[in-house]
Amino acid sequence: MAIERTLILCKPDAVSRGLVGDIVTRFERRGYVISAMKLMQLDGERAREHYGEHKDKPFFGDLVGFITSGPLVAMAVEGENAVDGCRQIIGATNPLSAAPGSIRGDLAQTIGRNLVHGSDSKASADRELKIFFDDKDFASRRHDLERWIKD
Ligand code: IDP
Ligand code: MG
Repeated sequence: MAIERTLILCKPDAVSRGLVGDIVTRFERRGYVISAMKLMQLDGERAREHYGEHKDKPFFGDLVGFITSGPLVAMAVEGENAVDGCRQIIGATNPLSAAPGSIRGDLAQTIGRNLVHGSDSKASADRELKIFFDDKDFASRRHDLERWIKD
């Protein structure tokens, strides 16, 4: 089994629109487990670190401004191939291209307000999780997970 841990953010638009429950449910129904979760407001420094790969893009300022504009919910989500599996649940970056049934395909309209972040690789997940969580923040969900997955 390839159990992975990834970072999911319910961005400030998701919190403001009252969609956190709907979003969390989609990961849980797939069988993934949440091993850490917090509601927090990100400061500019950590936002720039999180989105560092986009620092030269024209939308970087708006991205950092938006992600720091209100509370977000950060989660560590675990499961078999969770990095790619969670990206599938989230859908394409532009909601217009996101499949119906995905979070963005069902609930979002525009790329700048697309509700969720999900790490795009195992290396990104490891890097990003450290921005939001300390080791002590994680609960062990291994038992719950292994009970319900089998090759
Ligand atoms: P992702 O969230 O699907 O991984 P990325 O390419 O990593 O997409 O971009 C990070 C975030 O930056 C996106 O979720 C989106 O909110 C925003 N973004 C990406 N491309 C654009 C753009 O062309 N215009 C405005 N915002 C963008
Ligand atoms: Mg990305």
